[in-house]
Amino acid sequence: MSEFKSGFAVILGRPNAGKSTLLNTLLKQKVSIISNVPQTTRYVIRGVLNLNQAQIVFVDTPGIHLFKGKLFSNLNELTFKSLKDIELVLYLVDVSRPPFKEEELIMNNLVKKKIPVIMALNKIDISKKYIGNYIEMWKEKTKGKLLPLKYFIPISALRGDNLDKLLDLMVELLPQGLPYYDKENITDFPLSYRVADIIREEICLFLKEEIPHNTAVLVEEINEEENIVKILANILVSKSSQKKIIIGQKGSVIKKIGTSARKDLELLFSKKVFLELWVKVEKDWQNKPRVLKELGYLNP
Ligand SMILES: Nc1nc2c(ncn2[C@@H]2O[C@H](COP(=O)(O)OP(=O)(O)OP(=O)(O)O)[C@@H](O)[C@H]2O)c(=O)[nH]1
Ligand SMILES: [Mg+2]
Repeated sequence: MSEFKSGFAVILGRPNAGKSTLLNTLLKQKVSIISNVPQTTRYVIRGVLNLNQAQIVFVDTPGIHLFKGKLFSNLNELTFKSLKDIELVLYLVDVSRPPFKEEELIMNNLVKKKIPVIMALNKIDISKKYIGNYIEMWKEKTKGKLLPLKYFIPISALRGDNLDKLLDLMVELLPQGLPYYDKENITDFPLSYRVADIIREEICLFLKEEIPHNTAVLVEEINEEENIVKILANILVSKSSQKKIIIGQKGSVIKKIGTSARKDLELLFSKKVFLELWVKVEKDWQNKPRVLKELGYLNP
């Protein structure tokens, strides 16, 4: 009988590459929120996959980007810090788009580490157009250190194409070891942040880019009673004009956000949810360490 294997695998890539989608597809559960707004993920989120002979702890990270500002530079830092004490990197690229400058930043960081990197070439269900560009760029960065071809895997995180192949390779590369987490624990992502993110996902879905980028959600209370969970949360924005947009005419927008979020929250808690949402203007919250800390966006 072969030995059990275990380890941490960080999913890294630029915003919108499909990192959170991949995590959720692999875990068959919505652990991390998804949207087509760049910088959807603002936390480092762990999700555990238990296989017959292995346990893989996936680490979803905020997309590496070139935006300015304290929140954003902090997110890059969070992501690169997650590369410590891990066994594997799953470098996700979106092959339906050409490589952008972020790729340079990611690759420069990765070549310095001595961890195996698998390049997952994502979104092949849309197009395979730029597969060659990414492989060439990575080969150039690694200075001809010939990487086995099997380290480049075309996938579709959304449809699930080739994920079995990806998992086989990951297990092969993991060291022998015992499981890190109990089988029951799919994630150790704190509940209040998970709830905040479910609300933020709806904001990303219903509103345009300026709003999601300038919005954060702070959960003030979660009271779990026998038949109902009562949740109080504040939506933070940086300007009063944004507050107006989120509330909408006669509260129409915030009502939609609340109704959709409540449905997802009821799935999470398997109970009825009463959700109270308030919109608060917190000027320049993205640059206030106190607020970032409360939101859990600051480096521990
Ligand atoms: N067609 C297609 N779309 C995908 C695939 N994977 C992800 N997407 C879409 O790409 C968008 C971004 O997906 P996310 O999973 O939020 O991307 P991310 O890399 O986590 O993004 P950030 O959290 O912003 O860094 C969403 O609209 C997804 O539905 C895929 O394999 N095929
Ligand atoms: Mg994400």
